[in-house]
Amino acid sequence: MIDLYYWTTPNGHKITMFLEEAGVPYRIIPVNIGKGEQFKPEFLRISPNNRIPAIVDHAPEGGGAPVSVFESGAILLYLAEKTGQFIPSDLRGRVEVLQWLFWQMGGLGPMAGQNHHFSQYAPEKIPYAIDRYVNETARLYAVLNRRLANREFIAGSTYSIADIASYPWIVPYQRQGQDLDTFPRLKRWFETIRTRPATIRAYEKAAAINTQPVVTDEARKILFGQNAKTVGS
Ligand SMILES: N[C@@H](CCC(=O)N[C@@H](CS)C(=O)NCC(=O)O)C(=O)O
Repeated sequence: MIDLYYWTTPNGHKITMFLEEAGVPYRIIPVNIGKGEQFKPEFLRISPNNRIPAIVDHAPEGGGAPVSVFESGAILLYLAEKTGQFIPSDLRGRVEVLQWLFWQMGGLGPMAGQNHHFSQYAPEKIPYAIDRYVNETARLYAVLNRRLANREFIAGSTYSIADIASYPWIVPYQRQGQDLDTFPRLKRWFETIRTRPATIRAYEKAAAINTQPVVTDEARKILFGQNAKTVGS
């Protein structure tokens, strides 16, 4: 049984998508980041960066004490290795998945996140910042579109954690100022994943947990006012 510390955001959806695909039993522990629940000491013990998602595996390989993991890329890799699913075991197949997983973690996720911030949430509309992140998101979409020219999925012919990591960050494409019709291969990939039964179940779980926007006026103060003092010593 896996405990999933989760909220209804792209990085949270990655893990429900994986767990639904893999058929691993799990329990969702909601962490409402708009209400500041990510700062509770019991959550910080497993997720010291005060961010969701995190997991606790109560039946780790080899037995022993439960294993906790934070950072969505590390969680996907941990779960893929634990279950032997959504990552190939051969060196070449594995490296394809790993480089695109890290591409998502270091590129698509952070850039699209800043895009959301400056386009939707920042109290001032700063054209330079909006253009920078809308353009960088477009560049990353184009990279994916090109990558998918002769492959069904990001790492090749089979669905992998590289796809699972990227998909939730394409879902809000309109809010990112993007038009999927200008990226036809990305659009084909997106539709293929959108209609997978596990994806549908993952997003239904989210809708059952939270129907409100994550960033409300109250949440804005909690999410966007953090600094070193928030963390303490
Ligand atoms: N690199 C981290 C990012 C996690 C992240 O930014 N989580 C957001 C929700 S998508 C969060 O928990 N925010 C809470 C906060 O800002 O205090 C990952 O991929 O797990």
